[in-house]
Amino acid sequence: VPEEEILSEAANVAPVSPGWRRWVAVSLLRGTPLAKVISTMVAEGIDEADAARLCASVFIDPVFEAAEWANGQLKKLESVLAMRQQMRALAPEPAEVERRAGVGREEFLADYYAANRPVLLEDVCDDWRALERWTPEYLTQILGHQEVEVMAGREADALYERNAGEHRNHMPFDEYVAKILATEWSNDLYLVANNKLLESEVASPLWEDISFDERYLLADERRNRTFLWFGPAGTVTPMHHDIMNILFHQISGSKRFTLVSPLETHCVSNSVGVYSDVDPLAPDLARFPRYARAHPIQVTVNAGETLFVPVGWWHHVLALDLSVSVSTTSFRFPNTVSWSNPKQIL
Ligand SMILES: O=C(O)CCC(=O)C(=O)O
Repeated sequence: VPEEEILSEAANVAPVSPGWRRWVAVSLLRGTPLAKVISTMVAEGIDEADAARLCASVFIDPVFEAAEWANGQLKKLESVLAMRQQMRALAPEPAEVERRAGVGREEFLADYYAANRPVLLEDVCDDWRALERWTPEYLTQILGHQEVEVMAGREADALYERNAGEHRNHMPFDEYVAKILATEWSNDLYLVANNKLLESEVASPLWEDISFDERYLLADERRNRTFLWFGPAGTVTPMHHDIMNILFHQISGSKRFTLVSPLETHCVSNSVGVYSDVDPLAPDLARFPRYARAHPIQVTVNAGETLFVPVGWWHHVLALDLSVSVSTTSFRFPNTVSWSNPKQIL
């Protein structure tokens, strides 16, 4: 249907739901061709003339003009990010996360923290007794029947991370350990950060087994800014970004991180909050074509190694083994960032 013809029909607004009106507006703002928008509606059972009239009325709505203006502002910011990536690609840039040891405070600040660049640090956990001690048996000996918060029933819900509230469960620690030891590979049950376990009195002895690297961290605030992750092989933390810088210590087992730069945020389909809709291990490029323009970097973090995950970097994490990790946000450098995140509308 030619566009002029549609516009002339605009006076008779189609009798379709506000949901469709919103969908049309979002599709047009995303640059979906008009013919495709109409044919999609027709395929959903809407009369073609009604679909065309609806599109026409959206086009001439001043609210849509305002949305187009806001979209233009957003596209400008996206083009700045794309320009930065394009320029960066001109200089030889390591395609992998650097592996370093002996990085001093000033170097870490200048080359990684302030530069917002990930790095794998090989020497941070050198004197951590936790590396030998924190077997499931030892942790059970210390934590016993202490009630812990775990995420359960994840495999039945594709959006388990966004719906974390619905998966929160409590069980005695020893019961949790028995369950995860009985599985070889599973993403169903996982003790994730924010469980407050390390803050509990009963966990006090565990603090003797880890030390805070004073080059990068402040020990004073560590109690409520340090988190335990403990789960079987096969746990997946879907792609998201954190709102702070993170130092991620791997105590036992290995985890594979897939990292995407914040400069490629417009490529990861961040439709809501801090979450990406893309599974970087099996990206659906038909649904998320822009992901083809991203440059994901994979890094495996083995026991005894520490990954610096800079604020805003997208990451997806797969546990390759039964795994214990400790992450902290307790840096000695400023670590508060102001974020604005998209809300779900469709
Ligand atoms: O270890 C994991 O499963 C996820 C870690 C993570 O995403 C984080 O610390 O932000």
